Amino acid sequence: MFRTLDDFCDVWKDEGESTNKVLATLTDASLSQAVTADHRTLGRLGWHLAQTIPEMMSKMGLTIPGADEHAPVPSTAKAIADAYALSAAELPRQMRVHWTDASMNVIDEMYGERWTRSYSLRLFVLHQTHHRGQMTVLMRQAVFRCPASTAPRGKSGRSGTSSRRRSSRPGSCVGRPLIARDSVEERGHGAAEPWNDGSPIEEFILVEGAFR
Ligand code: NI
Repeated sequence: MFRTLDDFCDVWKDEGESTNKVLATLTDASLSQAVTADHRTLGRLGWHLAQTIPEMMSKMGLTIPGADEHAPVPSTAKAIADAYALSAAELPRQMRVHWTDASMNVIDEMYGERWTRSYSLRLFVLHQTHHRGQMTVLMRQAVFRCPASTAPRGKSGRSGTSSRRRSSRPGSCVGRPLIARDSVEERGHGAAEPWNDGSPIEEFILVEGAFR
C-alpha cells in the first residue's frame, strides 16, 4: 500500500522508466507478435499500458493526457511509446497538484467496487508490471520470427537464433531480426523486473479480473 505521494512517486519513477524502455524497444514490425492468433499482440499490450494510465486515473479524479481508452492500436511503435511517455511523466505532476498524502485514503468507485486510492495505485502498478512481463516474452519471440510459410514443421513462427540456423537454405526458417538482439537481451530489464518479489499470485488474478 502507498501511504504518501512520495511513496508512489518513488516507485513510479522506476516502474515508468522500465516501461518506457520496453516500449522504446518495439519496432513497427514487431507490433503484431502474439503467442497465438487469438492472443493479444505486442502492440495491443503496449497500447493497453498507455491507455490504462489516463483511464484508471480518471476514476480517481485526475485528467492525464495520453492514449484514449477507446482508440485503436496505432500502427507505429513510436506512437505507442510517445503516448505512454506523455502519460507516465504527467501522472506524478498531476498527483502533486491535485492530491495530498491524505488523498491516499480517499475511496473511489473502481470497476464496480470501492477502493482506497492507496489500494488502487498498488493494483495499478502490479497490473503494469504484469503486462510488461508478458511483453518481454513476446519481444524475445519477435527477435527472430520467421514467416509461417517458410517455417519448418513444428516450429511455426519461431526460428533458431544461431547464425548457422539463420542460413537461407530452401525451406529453412530464415531468422528475420525485428528487434536488435542487444536492445532486448543486453539492457537487463528482465533481471530488474520485480514480478518475483513474493507477491501472491492472487494479486495478479485479481488485477486481471479487474482490468481485462
Ligand atoms: Ni490489463
